[in-house]
Amino acid sequence: MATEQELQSLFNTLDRDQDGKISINELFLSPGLSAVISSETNTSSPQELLVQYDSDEDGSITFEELKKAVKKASNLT
Ligand SMILES: [Ca+2]
Ligand SMILES: [Ca+2]
Repeated sequence: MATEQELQSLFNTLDRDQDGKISINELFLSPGLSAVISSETNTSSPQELLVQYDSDEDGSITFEELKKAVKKASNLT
């Protein structure tokens, strides 16, 4: 479970180039944080997260997409 604030800070840490999106490469660069994202979104890997929740199919996850994913997994408090 995470609050929106915790998600935002997790997101900012993962978004290394600060372009407002988390790319699959950024997920792979931080395996520990990436595992937290997987558990909060009930996905088994960064690939699965992208397949299921990259709704505009740009190959990266925005904060809105991440929030939707965590909400759908019922892990947003
Ligand atoms: Ca980025
Ligand atoms: Ca996207």
